[in-house]
Order: sequence, then structure tokens, then C-alpha cells
Amino acid sequence: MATVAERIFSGVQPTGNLHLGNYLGAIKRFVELQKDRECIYCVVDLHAITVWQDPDELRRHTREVTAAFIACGIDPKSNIVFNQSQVSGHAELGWILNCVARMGWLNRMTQFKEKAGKDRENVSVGLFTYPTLMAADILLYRATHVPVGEDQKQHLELTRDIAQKFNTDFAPNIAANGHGDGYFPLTEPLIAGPATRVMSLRDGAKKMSKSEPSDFSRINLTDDADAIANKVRRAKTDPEPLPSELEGMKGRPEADNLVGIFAALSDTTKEAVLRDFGGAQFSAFKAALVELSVSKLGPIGAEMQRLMGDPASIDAILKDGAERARVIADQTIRDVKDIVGMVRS
Ligand code: AQP
Repeated sequence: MATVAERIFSGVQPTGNLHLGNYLGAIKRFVELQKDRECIYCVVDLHAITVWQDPDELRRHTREVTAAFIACGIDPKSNIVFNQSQVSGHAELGWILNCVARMGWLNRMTQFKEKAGKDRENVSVGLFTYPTLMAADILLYRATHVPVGEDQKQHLELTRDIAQKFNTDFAPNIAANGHGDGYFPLTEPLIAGPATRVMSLRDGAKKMSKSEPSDFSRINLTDDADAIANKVRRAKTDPEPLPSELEGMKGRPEADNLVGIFAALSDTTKEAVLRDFGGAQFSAFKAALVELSVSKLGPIGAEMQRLMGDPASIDAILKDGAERARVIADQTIRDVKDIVGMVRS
């Protein structure tokens, strides 16, 4: 198979309320990966509009996610940072991959079932085809690895299925166009660490989420020290002290979640956290977690606020990133058109 060098791609939706789950499950990992890989990080505004977005808010949130990327430490010069709608190849390849993906595959996507709920007939068609656009985002850059939270695992598996089917369906033309025995890589998800699925602070069975009505369920990246302290103190726990070993966390989802957050924020493991806090009451553990969270998230929130004060600079970063993304994307679109059999000038 014709392979490209290791390339990272990932995206975050500009849908507001960026939270600790987005940070620990995704953005913090983006920062780590930029050290030795080619990385492309995208604000996926076309995904955001699969549910209604107020236009002014969409613009603001697009800039806010960009500000979060930079405040968390992503360097927009050595990586590509842009918003999806500025590179038309996403929508173009999305359409072609809609014609490769099968209805049965999309019907199995649990995120659609959760988001559509009982209102299936009334949600946008885009919400249903969201995963094929996500496959296009990744394959447009022939990305080899995608850092995501646990909730995106199924969509990554679908991306591999779509890539595989494209490679098989068009095998003779892929070879005839000089791409060996496969054009798209079978992208690997990068889902690792102690916080791949950060749970709600109010309910250890629910994912921390942007759209949860209760703001106490999540720590937002823009929360100040008082808000963080208040939310951690009110986080649901159980009456037992912390165990000293992981085994003792079974059946204690809220405790497990807080320990996972602590471990991820301090770049260690849950085991190491339990070694330090085994036997401690939650009052003591939460006090330490507040201190840690404020020290890690406080500077990010402050920097986001500073960057948001200068939207023109954020727009310039997105423009520059889009221009560089387009160079890669346009080549893929030309290749794909040749492979599929479209006449182009
Ligand atoms: N709770 C989480 N724990 C770990 N990772 C998470 N991610 C999201 N929630 C968690 C990861 O963050 C990245 C960007 O996510 P997204 O912008 O695609 O959308 P979302 O944040 O997943 O949206 P929400 O919070 O789930 O909003 P709603 O409320 O609309 O359902 C992804 O890599 C994701 O895995």
C-alpha cells in the first residue's frame, strides 16, 4: 500500500462550553503529539451545524476553540490550525464517501441514536451522515493517527471501513494512478491515558458533555478559580475514603472519575494517585484536586480570554492554516477524482 509519513489529524466542534473532557481526552493530547509529528488540528464548524447554531455564536465559538488550542500550547506555525469550512475539500470528499459508506453501517452509530433520541424523523440529515464527513476530514489528509476521546472510537472504526471499501472498490484505478494497492491509510485511533472518557461531575454514568443543561456537571475551560473550586467541591462522591489500589474503585464511578481527572492533570496514573491518597477522605482529596485544577486550567482560561480580545489575530491564524491545509486537501481531491473517474481540467 502507498503510505504517507505519520500524520495526525483531529477536530473539535465549535459548539460552546469547551470542557475538561475535551481538554483531557483531546486537546492536551494534541499538544503532546505536536512534539514529534506532523499535526493538523481543525475546528469542525461543518459538524457543528448538524444541530442548530446561532450564526453569531458559531463565529464566536469557532474563535474560542482556536483560542483554546493556542492557550493549551498548540503552535499554529509548526502545525496546521484552521476551521473546516474554509477548505472545501471536506465537503467534496464527504459527498464521495457518502457514496462509499453503507446505510447499514451508519444505522449502527450509537452517537446518532443518542443525539437523535426519539426525535429521529425531525433531526437533520447532516446529523445522520456526520460520521462520513468525519471520515472525509481524516482521509482528506490521509492521516495515519487520530487522537480522540473514547466516545469517538466507533466513528474511527467506520472511517477505517470506508477507507478499506474505497481501496477495494477502486483497486484497479488506484494502481493505474500510481498509488499501489491502496490510496487511503487505515487510520489508527489514539485513545489512551487515564481520562479518555471524563464523566459528569453530577453523575458518574454520564459523559461530561457540552450540552448537559447543568453547568455543575462540567468544568469549562473558561471557568475561573472560584467556579472550579465550587464545582469540584460539589462533585458527587460516595461516603467511603479512597482505596489505595485500583481494585477498590470497582462500583465507584464518581470516585474513579475524580481520580482519573487528577491523574491526567498531573500526568501520572490512577494507581500513582491512589498510592498518594489511599485512605484519604474526599474532603482532603477534593482540596488537592481544586488546587491542581486551578493551577493547570487557570492559565489556560486567562490566555483564552486574552486571545479572544483580538479576533482579527485569531482569524489570521485560521486563514494561514486553511491555506496550508488546502495544499494537501486539493491534491487528495485531484487524486480521488482521477481514481473515481471524474473528468477534471
Ligand atoms: N467527556 C469526555 N471525555 C474525554 N474526551 C471527550 N471528548 C468529548 N467529551 C469527552 C473528546 O473531545 C473531542 C472534541 O469533541 P467534539 O467537539 O466532537 O464534541 P463533544 O465535546 O464530544 O461534544 P459533547 O461534549 O459530547 O457535546 P454534546 O453535549 O453535544 O454531546 C473529541 O475527541 C471527543 O472524543
